[in-house]
Amino acid sequence: MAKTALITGITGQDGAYLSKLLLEKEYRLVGLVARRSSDMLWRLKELGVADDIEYVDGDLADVTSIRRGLDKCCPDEVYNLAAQSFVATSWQQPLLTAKITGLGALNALEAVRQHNPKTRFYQASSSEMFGLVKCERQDESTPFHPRSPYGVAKVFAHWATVNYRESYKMHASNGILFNHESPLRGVEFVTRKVTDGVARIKLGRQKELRLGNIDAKRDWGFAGDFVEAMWLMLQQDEPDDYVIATGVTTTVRDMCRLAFGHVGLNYEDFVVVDPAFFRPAEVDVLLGDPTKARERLGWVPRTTLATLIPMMVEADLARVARE
Ligand code: F7E
Repeated sequence: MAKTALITGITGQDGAYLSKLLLEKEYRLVGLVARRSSDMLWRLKELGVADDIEYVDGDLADVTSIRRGLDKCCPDEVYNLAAQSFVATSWQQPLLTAKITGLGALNALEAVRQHNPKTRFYQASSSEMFGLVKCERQDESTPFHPRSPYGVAKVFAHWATVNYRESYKMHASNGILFNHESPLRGVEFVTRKVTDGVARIKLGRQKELRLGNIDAKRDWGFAGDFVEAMWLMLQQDEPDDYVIATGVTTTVRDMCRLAFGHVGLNYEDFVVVDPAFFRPAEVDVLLGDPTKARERLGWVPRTTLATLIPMMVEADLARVARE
């Protein structure tokens, strides 16, 4: 029989790719959406899946709306992807971030427990929890040291998920996802900011690109690959926590070199380092070890940064040309 999934944060990048994957697997899909703007479905439209989803108005901050979503569809699986997910904003709105990203996950867990504790639950944990890293390669046993209100909120949500698994024997799993990007990434995140900037500069709409700390290093993968790992976690007999990463780290500087190089430009001629984009506390380097995911889930990343960045630049060239 076809399964039903409820996804919070369905209008975001991961929500869109996960929706496409689950629809291909013939799931019935219900999305909890916080209605804010008219064009919020643009990612789902770009992937051609917007009309195949049922929507419930709701917000993680309002537990009654999560209950309404659960009552509407009695899902087999819940994917909690909703969050205030932009790290820089978490210093401007620390309490809102704690409320949505941290307490919101607890609201979702508690609503699922009360509705039907047999429902399988996925929590979008984050490599930002490692922050000031304690080992060269971070895996499931690496201690957390978050460096932003966002990271702190994600640590709370992570442990709440572990606690519900241990307290109530719920099938609740954390995917500790390292940075994952795509043409559907928001322009506030550095990869998309760069690929959008490259397209604008190439097409003569912009002269320079102002960035913050270009020496930061990230383990960047493709969101389309990473959502498969989310689904695989919920298909296991036992719930568990998994690091999802590529195992390769790159500086923002080298990512810029790749993006500008794709259109025959030198990043040094256009990138301006602007202290306005520096963060009060930085995560200097992240490098994940996805061995457990490979061995237990059979998951491997398929897309390298050298493929991903040109894919994003091409998508942005087409978008900017259409404007
Ligand atoms: O920054 C540096 C910045 O905003 C990456 C979210 O999905 O991944 C993401 O968090 C790095 C940082 O992502 C600019 O300082 C330099 O070191 O693309 P980002 P993030 O903060 O790593 C994790 C796994 C999540 O869970 C989050 O939700 O790039 N950087 N210059 C800049 N970053 C931005 N945004 N803008 C700049 O101008």
